[in-house]
Amino acid sequence: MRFLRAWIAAVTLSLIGYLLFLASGLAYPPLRLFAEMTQLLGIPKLFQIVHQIFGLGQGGKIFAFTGVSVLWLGGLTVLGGLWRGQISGLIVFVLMLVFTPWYVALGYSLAFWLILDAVTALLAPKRAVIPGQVVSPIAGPPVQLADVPDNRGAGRIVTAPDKRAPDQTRRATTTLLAAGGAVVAAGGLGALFRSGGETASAAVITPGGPLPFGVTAVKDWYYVSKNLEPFDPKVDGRKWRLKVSGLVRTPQNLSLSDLKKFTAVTDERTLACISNPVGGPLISNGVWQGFRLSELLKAAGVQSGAKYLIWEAADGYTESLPLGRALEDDILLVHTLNGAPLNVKHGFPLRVLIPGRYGMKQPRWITGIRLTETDEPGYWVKRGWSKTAEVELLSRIDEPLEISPQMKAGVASAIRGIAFFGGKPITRVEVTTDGGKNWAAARLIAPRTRYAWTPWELPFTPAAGVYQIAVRAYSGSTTQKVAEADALPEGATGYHHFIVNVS
Ligand SMILES: Nc1nc2c(c(=O)[nH]1)N[C@H]1C(S)=C(S)[C@@H](COP(=O)(O)O)O[C@H]1N2
Ligand SMILES: [Mo]
Repeated sequence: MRFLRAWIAAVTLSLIGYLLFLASGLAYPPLRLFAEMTQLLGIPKLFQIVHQIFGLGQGGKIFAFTGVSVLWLGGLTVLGGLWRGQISGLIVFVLMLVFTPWYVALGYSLAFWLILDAVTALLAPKRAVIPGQVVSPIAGPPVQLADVPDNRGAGRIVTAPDKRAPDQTRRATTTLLAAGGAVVAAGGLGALFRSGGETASAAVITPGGPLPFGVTAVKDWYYVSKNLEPFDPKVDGRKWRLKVSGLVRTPQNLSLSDLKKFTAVTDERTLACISNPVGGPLISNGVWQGFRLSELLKAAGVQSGAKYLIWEAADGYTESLPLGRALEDDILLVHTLNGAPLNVKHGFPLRVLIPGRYGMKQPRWITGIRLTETDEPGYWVKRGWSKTAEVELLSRIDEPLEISPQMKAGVASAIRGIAFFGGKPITRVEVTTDGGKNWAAARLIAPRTRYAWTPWELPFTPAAGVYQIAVRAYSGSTTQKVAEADALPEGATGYHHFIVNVS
């Protein structure tokens, strides 16, 4: 019973907290716990195992998040079941300090205490009679119905006078309200540490025509996030601000419409995830619109002591970049993909593009840029991934498709794919169909911009048989690594290869 009460209190608290998270973005403890757990998963071996079991999708995260929810609800239930409201509240407070800000811990522990008391008051056995029991008006033990020969006779079914019930209900309601109040207060305290906002209009939109060859449609764009997708931040464009702070002469606090003052830049760029396996799908190419980070940093005025740039994002994601790299003028802050404003998934309202680095170095939903003297390792770096995350030279076969590698004998067709090396040019792509004995140079389709992938194709009219096909790319004197390495920690290497049946 005590544990049931504690469980009800835990679920109630979680629901209130979740609604508050949706409404105001107050940190949701299970999500924080989740972040801590993924940090543990950063231990390379564990990460490998989770990836092997669940693949690259959201499966691993759903598993981890379920585990964390069980831990959170289970923990509260055990604490609340073992101890009275105040004491379990105190323990919850201390434990929560490990993974949430103090005001969240305070709000939640107070709320848990109050809810637990409320639930206890509501569910406490009343002196009232359980239906089916017969109580004689005279004091004495209740008599069971069965013992009464005629229940319309001497023994009437009555309800014992219950003075406590209305009090208990009132007290329960009051404490529940107070509990809501405690969490809301935590939200208020949290808000003190965040920004308020005025209204602003949305970013400039360039309506797009048909997509150029090689450009990935937004609906097909790869998606990777530290968050479970429903928890990706849904930023209110009117309240959103980009803050530039730290070692700058003129700190900035920019609304979406303020961004219009920067020179508009449109560029086609490829983005790849560091966890993409050889031949994998976590790479896409799009036409972006935004402005140069260098122009913004100029407006803010970099102070002499600054050595690192720290990115901050609405989901708590952070990353860093040495200032020297940050000042180069190829880094873009973009608000538009393929002619439409970024959608929630892909970073509304603003994301970063850094050529030559994997996606993990390029935060979405950015809210802050801070210049510091010391480095602050980023979200995935803290979890065991590469510090620099520089893109490896890669190539991939898209036709025939690895998952259904069929070709028709005697039909003139082609082997096609892409190659990519950050901002460095792809100078040659070679394809083998006999397991590496012979390599033929593919025709490169010149990319429109420096930072877009290079599509390639090799005409191929196969006879019936089995072919071992593979691809490798070159960038000047740099050759693609043949050694097969796992994505963790520096990005996967090795040739993309598979067997094709031709019939
Ligand atoms: N704020 C934030 N930015 C982020 C991430 C994130 O979880 N949070 N994930 C990064 C990773 S690992 C990659 S690969 C890219 C993916 O961007 P996309 O899903 O739009 O393709 O976003 C990067 N930026
Ligand atoms: Mo990534």
